[in-house]
Amino acid sequence: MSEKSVDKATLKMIKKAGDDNVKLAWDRLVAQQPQCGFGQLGVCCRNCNMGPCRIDPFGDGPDTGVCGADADTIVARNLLRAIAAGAAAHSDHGRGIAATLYASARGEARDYPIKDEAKLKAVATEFGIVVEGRSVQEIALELAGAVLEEFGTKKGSLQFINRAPVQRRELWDKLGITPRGIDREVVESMHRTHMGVDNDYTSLILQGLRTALSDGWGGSCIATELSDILFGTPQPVKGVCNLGVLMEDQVNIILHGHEPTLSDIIVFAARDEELLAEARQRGASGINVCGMCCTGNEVLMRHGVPLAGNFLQQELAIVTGAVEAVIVDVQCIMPSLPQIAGCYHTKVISTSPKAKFPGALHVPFDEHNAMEVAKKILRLAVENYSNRRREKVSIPSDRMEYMAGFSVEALLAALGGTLSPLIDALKSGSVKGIAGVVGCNNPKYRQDYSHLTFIRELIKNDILVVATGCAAIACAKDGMLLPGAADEAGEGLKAVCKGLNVPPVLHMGSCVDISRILTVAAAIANALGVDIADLPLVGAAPEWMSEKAVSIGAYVIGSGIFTILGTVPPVLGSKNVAALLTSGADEVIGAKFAVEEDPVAAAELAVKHIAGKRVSLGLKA
Ligand code: CUV
Ligand code: SF4
Repeated sequence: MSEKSVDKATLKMIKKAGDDNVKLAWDRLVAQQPQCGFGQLGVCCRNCNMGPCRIDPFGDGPDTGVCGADADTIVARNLLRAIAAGAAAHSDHGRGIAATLYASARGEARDYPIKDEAKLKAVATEFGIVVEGRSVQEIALELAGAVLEEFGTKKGSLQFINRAPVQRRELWDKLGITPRGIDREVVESMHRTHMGVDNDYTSLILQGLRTALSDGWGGSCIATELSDILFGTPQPVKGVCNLGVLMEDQVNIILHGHEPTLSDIIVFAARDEELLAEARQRGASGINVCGMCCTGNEVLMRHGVPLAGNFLQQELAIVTGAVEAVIVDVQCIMPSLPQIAGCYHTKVISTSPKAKFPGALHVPFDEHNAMEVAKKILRLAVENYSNRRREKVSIPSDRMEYMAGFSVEALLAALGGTLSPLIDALKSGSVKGIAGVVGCNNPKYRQDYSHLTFIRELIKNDILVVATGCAAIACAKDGMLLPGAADEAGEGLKAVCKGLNVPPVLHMGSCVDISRILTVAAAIANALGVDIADLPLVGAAPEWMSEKAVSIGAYVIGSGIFTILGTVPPVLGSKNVAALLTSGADEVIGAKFAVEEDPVAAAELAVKHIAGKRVSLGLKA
């Protein structure tokens, strides 16, 4: 069983699930064996009803679909659709936040006041909006309008791409992949992948980069920046992590999903005196709101809310028998949750009109009336405490402290107001480079093992790690987000971390907050007068599974950063597509993918890449 995870809490709860006769993702993965080889290679097409078609990977069967599409076309089309889906998910999240800002500015969402006026003004100024002598409301209204316009903009390119160095933007223009409207790129990708439209794999992959860039520098960036304006820009914060944050004697609530519009207000609603009194009446000593996955990261970054775990622990939280409600919105929520909840007393409460789950209770969330709905949802959880079955409760004791909250603003503050100390450390070689480590868990791989092994190797080699998503949670659970973890770092990085009293792995937030990493990368490049592709940077998604991760990988290489994938993407059915992504792309866009399942070997690739970039910049390897 230890091959399933390195996390002790996870292993204990997998065992309990077995005892309770509950099936988990790992069991369903076994039931899926053998998984479809055509699907694994990406050579299965269902884009029209002359199909489904598949290409024989051994060359003994058909080498085209009914329409004549070959493996290159089919693999590239499938990849583009995955990117479009991932970009759509992040960007629709961004749109939701923008709509909330708009409602707030119009006075229609009084539970969402603007929390960071300085950031509002800074972002508005970026959009060319006059801030001098105007009220917060006026500025917010104009900014929300301008941001909503980015989804179908007529001006031909997105605003936030101007953060990127001029060299990068000129390259995007030259290649014709400057993202135009956010919705436009997703729609065009769906159009191009319709039967009989774009059939050239290079052209399809270039559109994939453009679509992904509209996510990273568009939808995700909007989600991050506007969330900071509405909910506050994260500052260094401490908290605790892993399933041991659940409390035997409290009403336990898991917030799972992605959009802080929901999770942030629940955190505040749980402080309501009436609800607390009701909880006490039912014998609970309090209401314990905990996060899970990315929405957990949102409330952790801003409020230090305890974090119950990452992607593969969502089912296990219910298996503790101690969770009154799992409150979800969108993305990465396993449809298995209501079934598992059926074995315990847990209520799964869905809130988004976009995401309904058979077997869950649906309480539509409404930003115009947020606090009221939040309290209504919490009341259901509190009432459910009376249904808890003591004999089924077993909370693992495993918990770990973390330090998080490293927004760009917080990072700058830690550095004394400018990036110069970090740039100087990069120049001197005390910090050799920076790695962005992001992404999910995947039951095909031992949970957290790749994240932690890869990251430990990097910091040993004086590479500063910035992390988001479930990768960051893996680090939190293992103590890697504590300043003391710097003891595991190489001498140079250790000294820098000790000097600033920061961990060697900086938690920068949720998946959409990878836009924070892009912003830092762009700022460093601009300060040095070089392209992002010239910097000693790497990206990695050691245990990725979601389509959002495919979009992320594509915008990270599109931004000029070498990216290592730890799980194999379904592209191997086309030698041409695989070669373009893992080598040809370097000449086109200045970065490429590598696929390496072994995290130690992956770290070697990262170290080597960073050394190479340092030499090209004239720095000591
Ligand atoms: Ni958005 S996308 S499993 S929650 S990081 Fe976690 Fe992060 Fe992947 Fe999902
Ligand atoms: Fe088959 Fe072509 Fe239709 Fe795909 S688009 S299902 S390859 S006929």
